Amino acid sequence: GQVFRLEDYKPSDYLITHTDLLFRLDPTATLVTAKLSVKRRDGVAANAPVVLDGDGLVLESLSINGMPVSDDRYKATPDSLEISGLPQEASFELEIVTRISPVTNKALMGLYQSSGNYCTQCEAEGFRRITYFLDRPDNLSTFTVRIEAKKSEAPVLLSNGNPVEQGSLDSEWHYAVWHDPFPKPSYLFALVAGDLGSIHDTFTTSSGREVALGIYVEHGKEPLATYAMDALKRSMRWDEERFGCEYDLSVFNIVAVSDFNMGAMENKGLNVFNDKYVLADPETATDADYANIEAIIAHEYFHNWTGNRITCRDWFQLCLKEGLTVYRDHEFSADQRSRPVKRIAEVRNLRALQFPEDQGPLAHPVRPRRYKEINNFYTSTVYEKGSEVVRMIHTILGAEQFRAGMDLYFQRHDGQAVTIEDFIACFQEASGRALTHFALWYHQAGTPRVNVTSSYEADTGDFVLNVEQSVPPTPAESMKKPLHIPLAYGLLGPNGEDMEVGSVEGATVADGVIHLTEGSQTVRFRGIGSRPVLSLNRGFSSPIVLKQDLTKEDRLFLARHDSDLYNRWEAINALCVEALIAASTSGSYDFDPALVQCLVEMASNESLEPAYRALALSLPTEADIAREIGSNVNPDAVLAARSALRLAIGSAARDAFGRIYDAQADRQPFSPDAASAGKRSLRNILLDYLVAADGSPELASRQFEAADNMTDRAAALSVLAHQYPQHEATQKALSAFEERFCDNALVMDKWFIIQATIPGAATLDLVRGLTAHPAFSLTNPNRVRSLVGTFASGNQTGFHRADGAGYRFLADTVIALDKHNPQVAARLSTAFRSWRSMEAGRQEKARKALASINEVPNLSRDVKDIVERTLG
Ligand code: B3K
Ligand code: ZN
Repeated sequence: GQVFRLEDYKPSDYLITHTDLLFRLDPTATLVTAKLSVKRRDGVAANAPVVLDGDGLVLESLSINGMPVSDDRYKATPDSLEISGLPQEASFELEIVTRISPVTNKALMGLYQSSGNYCTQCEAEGFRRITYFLDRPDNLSTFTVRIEAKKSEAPVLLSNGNPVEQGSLDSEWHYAVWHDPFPKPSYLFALVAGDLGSIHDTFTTSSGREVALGIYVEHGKEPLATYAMDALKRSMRWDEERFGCEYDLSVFNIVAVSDFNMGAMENKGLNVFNDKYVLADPETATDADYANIEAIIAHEYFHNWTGNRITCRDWFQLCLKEGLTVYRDHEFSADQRSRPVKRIAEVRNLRALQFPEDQGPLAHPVRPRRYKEINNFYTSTVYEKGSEVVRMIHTILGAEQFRAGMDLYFQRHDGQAVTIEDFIACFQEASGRALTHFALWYHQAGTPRVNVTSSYEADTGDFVLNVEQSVPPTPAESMKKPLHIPLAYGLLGPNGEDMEVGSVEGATVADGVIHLTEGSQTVRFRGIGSRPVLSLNRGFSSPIVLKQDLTKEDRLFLARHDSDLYNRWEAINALCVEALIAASTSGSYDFDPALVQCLVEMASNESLEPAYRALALSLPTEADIAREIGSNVNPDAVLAARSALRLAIGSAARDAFGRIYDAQADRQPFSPDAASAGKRSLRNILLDYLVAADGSPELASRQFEAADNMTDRAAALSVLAHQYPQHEATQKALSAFEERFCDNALVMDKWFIIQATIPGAATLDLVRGLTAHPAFSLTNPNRVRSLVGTFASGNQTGFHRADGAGYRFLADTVIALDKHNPQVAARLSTAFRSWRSMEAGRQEKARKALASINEVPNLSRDVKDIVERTLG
């Protein structure tokens, strides 16, 4: 397949400066008339042809300045339209008519139907499935969109920008016109038309303009959108206060659709959302759902400035908008909720999703240099590592200079399509500090390893660190350079408090941050009164794998005393990881009572917020442990070790945990706020321990039946199913849940997820059976992800079944799905990425399954690309 390379970037010969679209909507034959104001760039020869992108298009007609173009002057294929013999004038109008079929579009890119409503998804390259266009992010065009539809079919007609007019065409048809004055790339185009309910509100911006806010949902679901509306208003305010970003149109609309390839999309003034990230009430949504809704509403809204007003020059720059916007939504959630709790969740997520990517066959730099299919680069590396890189800039520059850099970026590049270099230059100029070395984080793939050994020289009072950094080779990049790694740190004195640090040699150390820049460095802290305990990479200031020579006692000390709450969690987590690796590789389960004791202390420590205590008690997942083991993994041994540790902790702490469990019970009516959610999370993690210790599902059954909200109900069901899959109590609860929620697809997703993650080899048959359940559908991405995706990525012992049947099942599903939805199929197939870390027998079976996908004729570019890279 074709490879796109960063170094081949070339501006187009022509620009489309204004785009006038007319949609005559019909399920199988929508007519799209595009009137494009085309401008030849200065210096381009007048005889240069216009070459437009298409994807599966049929050209109905073509004219220039109102005159039909003769056959010999253009060449139209489904994938491109090339026109030559153009007017001598630098500007002319091109009119293109295409006909498309939304109802048969199951790839969910371009214009398609979801539950009978029309909607679009254009990022990255979906606009070319609607009309021929310069479908590249550096073509910025204003848009006027006229939608014509049957009143009965689509009473609601929405597009980007501000509403201009609407009216009736005849008794059957009506129309609406929208105009977006902000030049934007085609990937931000959106159209929604259908029979939708809505809720409305207003927001007054900092300069006093009133914005009409709307959220459109299926009829009857309006009350479920109120939390999203609240999150939207809080996001709008926060972006003004934190970044000085004010909203710029007179309306802002969000639409929730049930068939969507990803989470949501930031189309200018018209965000389209997976309904999972809009709809919530206590009866059907968990606390995690509320937190996700808040974060994603914010993320898409924040794109208005980071992504839309300032966009990417080309798709290699994707992290310019995504990494930055993730950073912004992380900060928003940290401000709205608990900063340390949020940070720990971010790191767990980074390690679970980005680290395996960076350490496996799909590794790529935050800013990739080549791709075959851009949709395969909406990755955790671009998003989450991209966000970590922005966070490091903040750490290096400090809050004030960081903000100055952002201000300069907004001021200098508003209305432009730019690059990572442009972005970095703003921080350099605003701060006067060089980020040349730092910028390597964008260009070099792989997770850096930092090894630290320390010694305390009692005679001089010097505390000396030997620090080595290295980056393991990644595909197509074997030679790695040292990075600029900012390590926030503290030295804990014997009383557990941070010591004063005087002079330091061997590295730049400022404001509590050690700046590593070389492969090997010795950092000497002069005159430290007594042997300190080092707290390094506080707040996870750099996204690295850190190996330290801390003793168990040091770690327990940090877990009890570190003033940095992130590192306090990291200390207990590291102890658990260590214990679990030892147990799963040796098969002997005698855990250190001091570890158990420390966990019980943290669980009971009233000075820590409940959500934090819950995180301290959340054992590393099986996947976490497997990743730390790294090679020759036997998932059954990992599961056994983890279950043994849970049992050991639960048994040792049975009474204490029971008391806390009872004390956290909420007698108030449900509220989704962070503090209430935190109590529930503590209670629900304790439930897992208590049920393990009891050797009976009784307590979980009781909670399941008494629950007045989905968080507690789903948590109880999950404990039942995972610990007692065969028990009558579990079967009863699963049936009750199914009966109660069978008409609610989003809740049935939870029912699928809980069953797909039941540990053990038997789950494969269960999952296979559930693919025939009436609530399941291979054309709906949420269903596929919940049942098959969760099984493959969240069930170590099921997916990696020793006989390879889990791999076979995934391969078959990928092949079937690829026929209609390549994007979701490709995403699903990434579950194979860690196959080389398994023990030999499993590796061979995974390789065979991958090879079998690779052999299928007419595989999509999306799946082909992932499978080929995964096979390596
Ligand atoms: N920008 C979209 C993602 C588009 C994915 C295209 N395959 C959502 C987001 O990151 O906000
Ligand atoms: Zn985004």
